Amino acid sequence: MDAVDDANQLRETSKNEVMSFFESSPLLKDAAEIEKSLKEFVDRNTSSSGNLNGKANRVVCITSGGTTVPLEKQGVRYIDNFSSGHRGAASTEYFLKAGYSVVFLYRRGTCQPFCSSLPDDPLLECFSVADDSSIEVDALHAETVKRAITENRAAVAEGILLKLPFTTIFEYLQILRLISVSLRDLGPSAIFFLAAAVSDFYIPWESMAFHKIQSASGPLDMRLVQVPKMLSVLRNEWAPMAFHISFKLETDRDILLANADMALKKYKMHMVIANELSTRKEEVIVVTEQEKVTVRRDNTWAGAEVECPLVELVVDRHSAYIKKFDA
Ligand code: 9Z3
Repeated sequence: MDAVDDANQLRETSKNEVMSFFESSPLLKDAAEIEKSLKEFVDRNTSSSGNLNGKANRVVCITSGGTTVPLEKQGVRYIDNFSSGHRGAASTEYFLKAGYSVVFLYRRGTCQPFCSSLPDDPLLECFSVADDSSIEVDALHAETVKRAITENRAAVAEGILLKLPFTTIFEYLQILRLISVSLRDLGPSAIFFLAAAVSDFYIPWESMAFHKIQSASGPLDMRLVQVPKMLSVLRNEWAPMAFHISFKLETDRDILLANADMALKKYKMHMVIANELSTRKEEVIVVTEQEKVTVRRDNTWAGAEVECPLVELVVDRHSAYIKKFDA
């Protein structure tokens, strides 16, 4: 067998794995509703009166938060992936500012756009009951609460921000597939900015216990299988013309760049954003075929976020990518 046969066989194997992942996944609740809102979103952002946000037809799908892997069908126990959702939520705000429309695919309960300055428990910490019939915002938080509500509602009402929640790996990948197929006709104008922390291993639905696993039976042995590599399918089949950005997270600095390079080549990403867990809010390294650029948070003022210069750089490289198709 030569190298071409090898590559074809590998592609077939991974295609089959992907197919069987979806065939055996629990049905996505609200799939019809999600498809409808995606269609409305895309229509609104491609019609001539169009994307009212500035950059005609430019849409970014931002994934955010960690996926869970259930251990039981009834969902008592699960394995989680770390991600607060800050990267995705902050990037959403900067992309909106840059004139993009955003599909925000986020883990339920994680950080939301426009809410980063709110305290941990906004309902209990920002409001007071003035008398029996009225609730007031405390003066200290009034501006932050006003901004969170008005900017979020305005973006959703204008149709430039579509928020879709997920919890499990099954929901995440099924919704990502629906989004990518919906954005396909946007060609190079679409970006996939995959900041979600996605499980590498899972328990297939058909081999999962139905009821809560009993601890009386002693120690638990279970076999997790690998989640098929969806980056390849997304890149090559679901949205082949889009600009694809994945993230590489490591805790060991010494292997970070090598792994980012590997992901860039293996999945033919346009950009891999490498970050270390402990310094992820300070700096990231943007890896492309041509360059490695370290992007740092501006340390001269307290509220600065690394996502600001990061999104600026992404928009610049995306513009260059689109130009190649115009030429
Ligand atoms: C990231 O690396 C994100 O930057 C973080 C952001 C999850 C670190 P926070 O949400 O943190 O602001 O708290 N995301 C991708 C992580 C991931 O699962 N990458 C896979 C990998 O490293 C590739 S898709 O293998």
